[in-house]
Amino acid sequence: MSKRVLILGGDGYLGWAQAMYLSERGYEVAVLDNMARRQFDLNEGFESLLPIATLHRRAALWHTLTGKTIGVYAGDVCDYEFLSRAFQEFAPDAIVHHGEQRAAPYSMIDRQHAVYTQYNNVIGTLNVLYAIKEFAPTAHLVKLGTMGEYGTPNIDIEEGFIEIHHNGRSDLLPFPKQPGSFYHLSKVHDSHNIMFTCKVWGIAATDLNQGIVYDVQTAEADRHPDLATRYDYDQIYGTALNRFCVQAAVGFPLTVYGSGKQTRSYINIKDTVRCIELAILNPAKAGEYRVFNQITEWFSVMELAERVHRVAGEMGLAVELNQIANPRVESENHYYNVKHSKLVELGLEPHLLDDNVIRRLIQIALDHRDRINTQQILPSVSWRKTSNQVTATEPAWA
Ligand code: NAD
Ligand code: USQ
Repeated sequence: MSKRVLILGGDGYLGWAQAMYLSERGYEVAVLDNMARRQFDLNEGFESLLPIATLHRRAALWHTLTGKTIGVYAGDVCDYEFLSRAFQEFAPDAIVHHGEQRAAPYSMIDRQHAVYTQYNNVIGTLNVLYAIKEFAPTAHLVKLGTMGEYGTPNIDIEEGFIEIHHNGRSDLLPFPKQPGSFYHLSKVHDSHNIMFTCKVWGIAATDLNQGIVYDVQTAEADRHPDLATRYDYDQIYGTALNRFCVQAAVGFPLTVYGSGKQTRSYINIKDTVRCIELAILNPAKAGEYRVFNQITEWFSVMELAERVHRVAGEMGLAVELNQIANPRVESENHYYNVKHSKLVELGLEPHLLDDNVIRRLIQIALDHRDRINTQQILPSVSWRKTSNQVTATEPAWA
């Protein structure tokens, strides 16, 4: 069993929840983060709806409450000297790589944000691969990819690979990728680099093509408000379900983009943290590159909006659905069927989306109503325009 787990991006929505989950279960955990996500909020005036404590406060509080230590490395995955020191000092058995710029709208703001996203994500992951090669050659890389790498093809989406028969010959090949933003493209580039290094250096890697994660409740986060993880609802980092729940709480018409028939895969945060543990417990072999589709179910955007609308109504909240022009270029009416059996075979018992989760997300928004900034709800980043309204501080090197 891998005992020492280094979580890159461990201050983020998923990384922090993952750190507590694994620490609680006896793993030696350290988190590494450059606080880029917090810096974006500071630059733009965005805030997680749930207040989040500093990373050092979180780790100290976790130690006080549990007696367990979560180590903290504050620095950048793209800084190879820093990353090397962290690898040598912590000597991980497994690396869970969450440490990337993860918002599609952010990556579509303008050239600088596209360049930042791809530099940060692709070069960061390349550094991680080199650090594994040099300092932790037997460690298992568990990399967070995304379902959006596949896009929405008119055939079933397989788990990473598809058997192709062509001119009388056949082969098992990577499933075709048709991503829909410069962010999603960065994940495709990562996947290729990881697969290549498994082949040439014998790295063991699991690429988790994850769907959209929802919910903020975990047993560990529930111990204290200062252990809470992020709840983003803004137009850049907020995902649709969070946004609809917050909109419902303040009576803002639900922002369904276009027809709302776009379908995406989803997973509860409780299942995300368990899936990653399952990957760690059942590691890839040396030289093996494997892909799991880390999802449990799928919905169209309109189905989600209608569910939020109904639950909000039951809570006495009057909400309208508002179909607004889609700021993204994406198929709004498409086939969608995803294979996702590998994590279930390893032991995942899915928590499917139920009304209690939606009710809780709306209730959190009601409880923190004074923190909701309705100016941050309507989308201002267009996939089509040449310049966008959100122009966060220019990354220094872009
Ligand atoms: P997040 O933005 O909340 O967390 C990412 C963390 O990585 C942040 O704390 C950020 O500061 C850190 N980071 C970014 N670049 C870094 C760098 N160069 N060096 C060190 N730290 C860096 O995102 P999240 O929602 O927790 O997502 C985690 C991972 O899971 C991402 O890779 C994302 O692409 C993937 N993912 C997320 C979802 C989702 O719904 N949230 C779905 C599928 C995949
Ligand atoms: N959408 C709306 N209204 C909104 C917000 C979004 O209709 O107010 C629509 C979008 O057009 C899109 C769908 O909802 O069709 C999903 O958008 P999203 O913002 O909820 O999620 P997405 O941009 O896909 O990105 C999120 C995470 C990203 C992760 C990805 C998984 O931010 O890190 O990789 O989910 S996946 O979608 O499977 O690629």
